[in-house]
Amino acid sequence: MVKKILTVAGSDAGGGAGIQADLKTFEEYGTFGISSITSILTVDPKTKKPSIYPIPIDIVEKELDTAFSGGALDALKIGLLGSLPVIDLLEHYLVKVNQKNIVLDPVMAVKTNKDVLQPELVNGMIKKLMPLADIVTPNLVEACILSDMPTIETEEDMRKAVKKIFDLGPKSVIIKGGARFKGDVATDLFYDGEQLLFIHEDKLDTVTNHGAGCSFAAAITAGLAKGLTLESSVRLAKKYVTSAIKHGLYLNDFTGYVWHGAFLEATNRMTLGDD
Ligand code: PXL
Repeated sequence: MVKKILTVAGSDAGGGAGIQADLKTFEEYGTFGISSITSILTVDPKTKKPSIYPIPIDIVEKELDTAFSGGALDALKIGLLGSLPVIDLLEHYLVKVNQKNIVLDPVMAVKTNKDVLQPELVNGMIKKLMPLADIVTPNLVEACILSDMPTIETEEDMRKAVKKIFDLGPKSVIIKGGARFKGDVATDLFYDGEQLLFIHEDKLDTVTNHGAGCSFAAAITAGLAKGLTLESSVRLAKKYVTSAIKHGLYLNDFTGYVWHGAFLEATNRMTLGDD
């Protein structure tokens, strides 16, 4: 049976991250994607400044009513929340339907801008959504905020941060050190209360990484929906997103999108056959 997954996130006007990354990734995993859009995110081409346009809360409520009309989904991913009332609303639904396989991508910063987006939402997210999550997927900036650490520069810092974030109540955490982590290799750290697992990959020398974080979390969600363990979901998601970055699409010399269809060579699909 095809697994059904809901993403509650922002719509990326660029098309590589947010809801767009999630739905494309779910499809690549052979799962059925449903979306509740919390906000629309645009980026000014000149200043690189992102803007968030929240969807009115009564509309988000109707979206969630529609999405949950058959009860809990096989898995659920949370991305950009967009506005404060979305947190309470979402918590209400997750508890009501007893939703399992919840992936929380604590989106607080986008690559084009180092400022924290919507800092007023962080506490609500920590208190209400973190304890419901099977896995939380912060990048280094988000991990510093969640662990209340000024910097994370060494593997020792990462160990300390991952444990502090785990203590906020999720079943597991993966810190995406990625290419921004100091040193020669891209380093992530997974922790589920028992196992501390470093995942190392070669650093990829490319700018085609817009959407990498969202696609990674979406891939973990799809893995869980298909019955993989947390560790296997994380390992497969890492391979999926590495391939998506490697085969990314340039938008200009400075930036580009990950290619969500790279892992299974979607460019070769639906071509006209000879007969
Ligand atoms: O990668 C963070 C992110 C999350 N959600 C939306 C985005 C972005 C980055 O651009 O657009 C909607």
